[in-house]
Amino acid sequence: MTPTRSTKQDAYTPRPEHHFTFGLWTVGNPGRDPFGEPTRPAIGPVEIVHKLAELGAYGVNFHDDDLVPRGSSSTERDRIVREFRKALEETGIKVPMATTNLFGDPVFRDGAFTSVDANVRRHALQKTMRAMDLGKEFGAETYVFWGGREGTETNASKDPQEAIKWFRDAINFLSEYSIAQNYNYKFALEPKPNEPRGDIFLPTIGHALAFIYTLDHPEMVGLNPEIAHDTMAGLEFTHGVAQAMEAGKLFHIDLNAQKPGRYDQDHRFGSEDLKAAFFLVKLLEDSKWPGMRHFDSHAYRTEDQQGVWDFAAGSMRTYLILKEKAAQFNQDAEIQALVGELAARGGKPGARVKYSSQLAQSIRDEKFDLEGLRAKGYGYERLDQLTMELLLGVR
Ligand code: DIG
Ligand code: MN
Ligand code: MN
Repeated sequence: MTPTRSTKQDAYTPRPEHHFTFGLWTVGNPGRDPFGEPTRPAIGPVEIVHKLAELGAYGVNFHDDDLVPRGSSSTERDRIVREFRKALEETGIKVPMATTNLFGDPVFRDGAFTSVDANVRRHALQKTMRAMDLGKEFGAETYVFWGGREGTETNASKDPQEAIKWFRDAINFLSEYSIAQNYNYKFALEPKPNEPRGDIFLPTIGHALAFIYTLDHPEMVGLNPEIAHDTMAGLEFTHGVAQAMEAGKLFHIDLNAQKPGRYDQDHRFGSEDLKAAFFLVKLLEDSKWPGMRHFDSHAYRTEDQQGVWDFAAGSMRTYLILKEKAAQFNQDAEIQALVGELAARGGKPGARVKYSSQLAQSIRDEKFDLEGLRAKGYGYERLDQLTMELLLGVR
């Protein structure tokens, strides 16, 4: 096992109470890409659990096939499960989330829940039920659905309305399975606009939220948004996360980094748009969101094993640095004076407007100093400059 690089113990040293988690497939990523073979040996689940524990992580997540490779015999399955459980017991590492690989097997090349072939759709249900069973063996509470193959390259292939109905049938069926099994799973849909399919159904947080309210058990289903996926779609990720959170639907989150206009890079958290990462951390921390801080990302293909653990340590360290910056923002007198002025203009959280005939009449009769309102700026340049100076370490 690669020895852990000695990192200084300071305010940014991750600890289990920070609830950082990684998928087996993230630190286990062997560096393969569509144009090149693996650049580093695969790391098995047991070694991953021990290494993540050493680095201060709270938990590990898996697709069914990450833990029990497709085609394993029941004897092999039992051995793998036994050894994995032993590593979890030895380290205290938890398994908060599980999910199904419905994208690797060529059988899913036209989708899993939305394949035109009904046999494939039923096989996807079978594989997911088994994977839900496996996740529950390790206490997983959240179940993620990333429909990586749920989409098209040509609209000649399927009626998009029918495809949404197939998707809904699957989530409704699996919701009933979770209820029947007393699994009490929270289902988290993970949007992505494209890749590996030319176009993927439920491509954004908005599409997924709308879909949830058409389900038989909408209360069981929420979101697992990912930074890279919304960035690929050219969207402001923190706004989408805020809308999901405000609707009580932020069940999980995939943290990473992404340059706009690229393939899904899944880079180390904070390594691209630092300001965006800051405001995301500020949202999660200011709202005291209790969910797992999950890193769905991997080391650069250039890296060896040591680089993989540098990636994991850096992901958590950057989050904690930005968490402290968010606290600093909330304590900075000059920044808070500007925030206070905005609150005084009615920007204070909680200022709701609720209809009544009296209020409607008084608003109708109200006289506004429109010239004054037109003339008065908002001071956002100063506020943003102070924010940037905070991030640049000069405040
Ligand atoms: C890709 O962003 C997907 C898969 O890695 C996995 O199904 C899900 C879990 O976070 N994210
Ligand atoms: Mn991704
Ligand atoms: Mn993801």
